[in-house]
Amino acid sequence: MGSLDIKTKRLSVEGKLKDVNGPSFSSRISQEIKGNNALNRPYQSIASQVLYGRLNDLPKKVRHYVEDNVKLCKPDTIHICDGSERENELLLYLLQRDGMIKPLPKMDNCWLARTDPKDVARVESRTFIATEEMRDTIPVVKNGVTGTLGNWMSPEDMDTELNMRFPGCMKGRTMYVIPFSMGPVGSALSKIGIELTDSAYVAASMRIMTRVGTKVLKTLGNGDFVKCLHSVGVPLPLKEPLNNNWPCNPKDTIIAHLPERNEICSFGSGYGGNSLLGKKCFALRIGSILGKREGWLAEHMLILGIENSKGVKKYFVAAFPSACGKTNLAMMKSALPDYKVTCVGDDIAWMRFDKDGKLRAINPEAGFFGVAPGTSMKTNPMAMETISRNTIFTNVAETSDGGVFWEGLEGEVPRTTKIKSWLGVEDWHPEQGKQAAHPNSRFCTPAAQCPIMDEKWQDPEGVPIEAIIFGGRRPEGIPLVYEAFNWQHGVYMGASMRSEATAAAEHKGKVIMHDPFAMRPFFGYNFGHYLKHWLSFQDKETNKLPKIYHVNWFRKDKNGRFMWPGFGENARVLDWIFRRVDGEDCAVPSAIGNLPKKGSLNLEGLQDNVDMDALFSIPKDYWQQEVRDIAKYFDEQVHEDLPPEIMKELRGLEARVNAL
Ligand code: OXD
Ligand code: MN
Repeated sequence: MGSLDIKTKRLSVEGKLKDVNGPSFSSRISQEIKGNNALNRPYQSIASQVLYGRLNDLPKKVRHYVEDNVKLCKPDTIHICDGSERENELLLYLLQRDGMIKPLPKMDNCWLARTDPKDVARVESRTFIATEEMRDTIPVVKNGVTGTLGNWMSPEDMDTELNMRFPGCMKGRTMYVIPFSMGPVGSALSKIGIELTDSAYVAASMRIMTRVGTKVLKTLGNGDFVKCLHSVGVPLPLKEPLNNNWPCNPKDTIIAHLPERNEICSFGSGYGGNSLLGKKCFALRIGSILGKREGWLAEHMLILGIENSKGVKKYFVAAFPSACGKTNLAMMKSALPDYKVTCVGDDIAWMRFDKDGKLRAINPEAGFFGVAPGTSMKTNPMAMETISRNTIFTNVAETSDGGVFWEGLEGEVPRTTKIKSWLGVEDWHPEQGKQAAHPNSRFCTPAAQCPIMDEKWQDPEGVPIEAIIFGGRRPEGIPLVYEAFNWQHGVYMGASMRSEATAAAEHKGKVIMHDPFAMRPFFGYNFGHYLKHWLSFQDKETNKLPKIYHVNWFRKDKNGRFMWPGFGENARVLDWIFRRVDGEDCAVPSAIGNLPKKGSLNLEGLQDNVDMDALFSIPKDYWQQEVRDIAKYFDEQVHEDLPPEIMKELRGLEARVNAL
């Protein structure tokens, strides 16, 4: 094991997704071994291993899924999660006993986990989607080019990879059976998953990030669910000592999605998006495929409400690549006293046009798994309040008085406090040149604790969306805000998104990466087909298509200073969008889209001296290069799968930019 080649056999034209509820990996393996019928086997054989919960409470399909995986992974014991407080106490006790978390006495029921430093972020290079037809998953790239829009493997090859990893992988450990709902339990927009994991940290975190427990099983009945198998990949007894008591197996890590069987199998990492399978794996990768099949959208977007002083409220969604401030925007404290922002979600939106043609969104999650560094009373007071209790922190630094610390909190801890870094360096000082907290360190906290959660954040109908905002970290050339001419142009804008690289994955440095729709690491299927899916919504006349925007809070001047103050001041941009959506005539067309008319952005009370002309300038050379870069990207990466409508938009942009 170890190296994973991306196999590129089996080309075909666009294939249909089929056999979606096919047998799980474990049941196929056990059928091969025993040649018996999966649905009629007795399950009593594992009953004696159940230490918590009742096997009999599981619907038949779930029971068989558990049984197959117990036989495959061979855990010692089984814990069926009910979502109760008693269970939470047990999980926290076990995690403390195993040295995986410690209490933070300055805070209320808050915990600190430090991982093996080799397991700190999503591992995109080992994240695969296995479908019969490669082209269902990734576009066929131009000759000689390495694809960057996902990794494909055939289901047969994937079975071989999984077979090398999962048999016996949970020996000596407990398997937690986590029934969870993405979205409010019972909403027509929600979906149910069952995660089987040998990590109590994952079980404790899933309780925060999703709705877990008995109620979910009742709603599921004998329906189908997304099968989510996770193992840290370190059976007991240990062969070598753990680092920070954090079991993981980086050498053999694989995060596998099998959409044709509604299945996820993740091995070797206990961290974040690799192990909390409801989030990126289900809600985005599998979710986007379900959306394509069923006519809706699963997107890497925050959802916010914005209400003016007349009590008129609108909801917007916004897509930004990881670590671009989505959580800050979703919980923004408006610098414009006339506006109040409320939060529906900070990371993922599931959206569907309802029967009246209104786009409605739910947040499929129940918690925030936010990047800690940069979060402070100045940048996000709502998040600071949210994380003051019932929160699991991972890879942040700790203070000698039992609190937490990370880059950005310098002004908010007393000078006398000593800091221990995430790597365990006592008496840490910035002069040592190392970071106190890992740049991808996180808080995992219940959404319900956020003081500005929107009153409708759990509404099973979802909230009506009136604007879609795209954005990224663009130090040069890209104005603060511009508006798409129409839906198709907006889809082009999403497709051409770029941003500086992030610490949330394994990428290094400050390179500007293409990150279409902020979904590059999260597409569940061929990006060209995804674009077609987005474009298809303009074909239905009854759809009330939201307006689409691009924003950039991160433009810098010649001296490398941000030109726009950002944070609460971004409400000025939301205000302009709000008024545009209401039909106000406050925009002028430009080469790249509609810009705010001079004076139409409300700058009243803005303390900073902002050079608005520079902030909104469209440098011809820069945009000509941008067009060339995007054309190259589409040609190399999306190639024949690029819808002609998107190429038409690019050519239109090119002509307008050349005429500047
Ligand atoms: C996240 C990410 O963790 O986008 O939300 O990486
Ligand atoms: Mn994210």
